Amino acid sequence: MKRSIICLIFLGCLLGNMAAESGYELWLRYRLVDDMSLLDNYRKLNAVCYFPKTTSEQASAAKAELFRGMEGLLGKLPAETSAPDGGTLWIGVSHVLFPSGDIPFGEKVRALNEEGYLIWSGRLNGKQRVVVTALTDRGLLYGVFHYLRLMQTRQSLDDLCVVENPKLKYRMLNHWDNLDGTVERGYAGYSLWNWERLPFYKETRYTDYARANASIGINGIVLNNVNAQAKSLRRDWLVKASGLADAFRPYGIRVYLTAKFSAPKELGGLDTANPKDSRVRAWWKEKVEEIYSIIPDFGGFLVKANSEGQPGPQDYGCTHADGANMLGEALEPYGGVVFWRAFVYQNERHVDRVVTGYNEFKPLDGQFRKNVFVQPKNGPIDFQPREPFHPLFGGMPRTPLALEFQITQENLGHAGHLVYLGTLYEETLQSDTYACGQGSTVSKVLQDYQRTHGISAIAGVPNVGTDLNWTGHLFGQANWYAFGRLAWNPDMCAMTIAEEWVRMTFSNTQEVLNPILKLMAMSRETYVNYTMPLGLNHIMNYATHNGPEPWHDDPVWTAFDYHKVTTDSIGVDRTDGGSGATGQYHTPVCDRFNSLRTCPESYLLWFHRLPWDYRLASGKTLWDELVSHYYKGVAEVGQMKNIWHSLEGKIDLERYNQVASLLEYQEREAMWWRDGCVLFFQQYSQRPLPEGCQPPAHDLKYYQSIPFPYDWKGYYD
Ligand code: GCW
Repeated sequence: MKRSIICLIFLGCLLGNMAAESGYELWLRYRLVDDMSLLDNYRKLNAVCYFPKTTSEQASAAKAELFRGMEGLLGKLPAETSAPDGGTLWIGVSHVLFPSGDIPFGEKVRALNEEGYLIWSGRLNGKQRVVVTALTDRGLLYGVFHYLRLMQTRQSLDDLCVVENPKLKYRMLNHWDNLDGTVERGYAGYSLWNWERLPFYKETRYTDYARANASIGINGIVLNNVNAQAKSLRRDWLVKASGLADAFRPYGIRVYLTAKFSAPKELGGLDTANPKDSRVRAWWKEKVEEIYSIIPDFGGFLVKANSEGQPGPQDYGCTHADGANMLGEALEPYGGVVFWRAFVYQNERHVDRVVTGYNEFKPLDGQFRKNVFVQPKNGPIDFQPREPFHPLFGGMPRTPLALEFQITQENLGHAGHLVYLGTLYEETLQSDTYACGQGSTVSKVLQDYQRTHGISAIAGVPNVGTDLNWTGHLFGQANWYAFGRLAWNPDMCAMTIAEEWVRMTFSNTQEVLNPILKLMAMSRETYVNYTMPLGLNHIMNYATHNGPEPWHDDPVWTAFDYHKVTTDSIGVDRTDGGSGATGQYHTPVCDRFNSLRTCPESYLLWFHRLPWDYRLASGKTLWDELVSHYYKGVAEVGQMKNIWHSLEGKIDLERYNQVASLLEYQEREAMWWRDGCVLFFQQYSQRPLPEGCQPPAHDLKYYQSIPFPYDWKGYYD
């Protein structure tokens, strides 16, 4: 009898795991553990919980999450006890759990910082127990999410001794949300913030968003776009923002705002925004005081200045440091910080855009106040599918740098293409800058600012919106997850993170896990192959940044600056003899990029301009190799489709279908890229397609006329 009930539960659990899902729950699905012996073990260890009484919002959030997770994973809630030595599971901050200070693992607790936690299991006071503890409630919250993740990913709870501290202090999301509800470069619906109803009505979604972010350690959210509106700093808008701050606070997340540099003029009625003008400085001080009176734990400002039309200190003959320091000074009494972006270029065609960020900021190293970060993007152009790391990461030892990644896929197929970005993030973070000799990876440089300046940071531009599954493409969730995990520990391996995500999002069975991981591992290189191989870049559609447009050519912006194609050659000479970008890196990186013999082929046309018949390592000519990459990319999308099809019936139909149909779409777009680019460049190379490459079905004009969102005119009927 007992056995058949168990079997029924088990069957129900299997069916439950196959029920249609929208994806709204993200990686926090907490489905019943489907391995009977593990379930048994988990239940025993979690039978009785001792969670000391608390009034803190963060501890309450931790407890609520723990119980929510247990109810789902174990099918029942633990019994609660108020007797300190009664429970099997002890959760609480260390000085409350062990008031006498007599902690068996005291040394480990002392190694924790204010956000760290310890998960320990073993025999304590004669009984088998699990302890999750921290120095602060925020640490506890992170510890609880980790503890649940152990069960979500089916790990043993025996003999645990997990000691975790985040390696970076500010782990930020930079929303590019506009105040009218649209999102710049957002492809998953409208902004999550319902400004009309804020601050009074706080949607459940805000809490779910905060939960998801806390589960990966995000602790700061910039609410609005770097292409800023001064209005966001007006009192009525600050009050609205306070509603979001209230919703996020229990999850350890502070809110930040972008600051439009001209706000003293636009809002304050001054005739200048000159950072050296005392009236301007006084205006910012008062504004900051007002902000803190409304949002007491406000985090600070993110600023885009003197870039793409945004106002800034250079409008008054002042430097970025002058501007940033003025804001830093105003925020300092409250503990706030400034993130000052280094993404600057002036659209002057004679200047190579790749060298401008470094040239503007390097001379300012050491001139910024202690609470100011300079924030470069991961690479020196602009979130391309592959870029070498930004040379500023080896160039500003006296200024804390915050690295900005894009999670939203502005140049990676929007929310239509399956591209796992964890591998892109890892590639940047593990690049060696040689700033202090070998091993000075970008990741180490970021972490080192914590030692040298007491602050460190990383930021991601999120891919979320009002779509039911948050990110449009289900696999966009993996990029959000991966960013958070790397923000916590930038040395994690991207595929380890992917595995965690797949286990929690889809299944722990090898038959599901293996194919999905294979797909994710190949996806980014596949995208590079069919869009911008061999270091080619910035040849996407001008307006939308999706689809090919290497032919775009107008006085404001021309793709020809980025590929420089002629009948002889292709690529940009950025070596010593060219724009000199290679010289912005330390030796030996500089030499490696500078010399054709050592430059990685993946950056070949980024740093070098080469004739069509140049021979690559494969023995093929540059033309043949370039074309082969485009064809390979499309073939790989075909493989990705097949891999996904092997999952039919193994995951729920709703999510299976979503990804399956988007892979069809991705394949069409990959062909569009391949055929458009190959025909366009062929006009110049005047060479035949390599053997085995099927010629495109249409002429170049056809591909040039496909609009986005596209109208395929029956091309693939
Ligand atoms: O490349 C550009 C994007 C803009 C973005 C800008 C930036 C927010 O196309 O949409 O503006 O980068 O990062 O500031």
